Amino acid sequence: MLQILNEEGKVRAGAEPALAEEDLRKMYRLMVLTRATDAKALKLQRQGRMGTYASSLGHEACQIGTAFPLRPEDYFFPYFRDLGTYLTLGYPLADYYHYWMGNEAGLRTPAGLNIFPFAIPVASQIPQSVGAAMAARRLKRKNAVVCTFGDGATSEGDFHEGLNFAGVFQTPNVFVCYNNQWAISTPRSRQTASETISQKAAAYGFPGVQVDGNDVLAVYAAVSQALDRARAGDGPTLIEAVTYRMGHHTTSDDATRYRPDDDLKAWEARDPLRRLQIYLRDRGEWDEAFEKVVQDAAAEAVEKAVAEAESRPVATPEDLFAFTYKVMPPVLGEQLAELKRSLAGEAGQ
Ligand SMILES: Cc1ncc(C[n+]2csc(CCOP(=O)(O)OP(=O)(O)O)c2C)c(N)n1
Ligand SMILES: [Mg+2]
Repeated sequence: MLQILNEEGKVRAGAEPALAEEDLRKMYRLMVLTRATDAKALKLQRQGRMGTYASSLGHEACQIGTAFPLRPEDYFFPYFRDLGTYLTLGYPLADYYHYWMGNEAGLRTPAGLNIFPFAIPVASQIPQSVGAAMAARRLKRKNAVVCTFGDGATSEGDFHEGLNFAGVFQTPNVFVCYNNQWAISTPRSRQTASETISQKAAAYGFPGVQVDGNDVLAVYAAVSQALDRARAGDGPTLIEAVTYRMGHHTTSDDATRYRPDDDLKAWEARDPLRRLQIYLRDRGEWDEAFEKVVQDAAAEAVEKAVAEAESRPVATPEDLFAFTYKVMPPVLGEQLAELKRSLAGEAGQ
């Protein structure tokens, strides 16, 4: 397993990726912002100001390390647990909140960002990302395509079909699996009998790499290398980032019903933010004053985004029907009319 920063934040000599001081600090800022955004979302959900929410707590290194080496022309196919990746790519925080507050308008990617709306159906984004990569090759573009998914996605047919195609057609794909040890209540041991997830790449005829997913430098290094391969026409790579889902699956879940407490304690000691913080401190690039500036900036950005998202329109019942077909089929029209009648009836009671 590739590791550059160990659990005590100590760097493996000679393994550091070439990152400027400002880039390292930016990574840290993004990790702090991701954590602050996530914590606020959980509070908003409990206050009834947000719908179901899937926490990214513990995934900060996977997400920031994956997004950091992307170029503006690259395409990104995310899934529902990708907050830090979105923020690193410059997605407006208010939009992200707006989506989880229940309005799909928040998931309409602003012009200039090549981010597909994140997938809720597990693994459905994988073949789509392969299609985008095949298109890039046909159009003779130099962009790579990054697709993220969880360990649970590797049991889906879409995973097999997507990776098989990618191998046969040598597409410029980078597949990043956030192996967070759980797919809701299904543990990693019940997901696959393979010793690692990265080894599955061998069956598709391309390299697989396992990295410490709580080590942002290791994830960054592995993804950078895979992107270079993709851009050079050398084909796809599968990266398994080994991490842990520190929260419940979503706010609708209660992980205490199936997950031992000891696991959480062991993974708390591997906290990705702490690790980068120690590394920066050892290089003389972190002190309490810097921490305060970073924390204050994150808190301010979060509050501003919440206010902006809450000032936007809430979703309407029509939205459930509006975006599936260009012309609504009569049967859906009837259902919409029925929904409106029933809502009007409720309002009148
Ligand atoms: C095709 C499909 N089947 C089932 C579900 C219900 N579901 C939502 S998330 C999830 C587990 C996903 O686990 P994993 O891929 O490991 O991602 P994680 O949530 O751990 O980040 C399941 C089964 C779904 N959304 N789509
Ligand atoms: Mg998982």
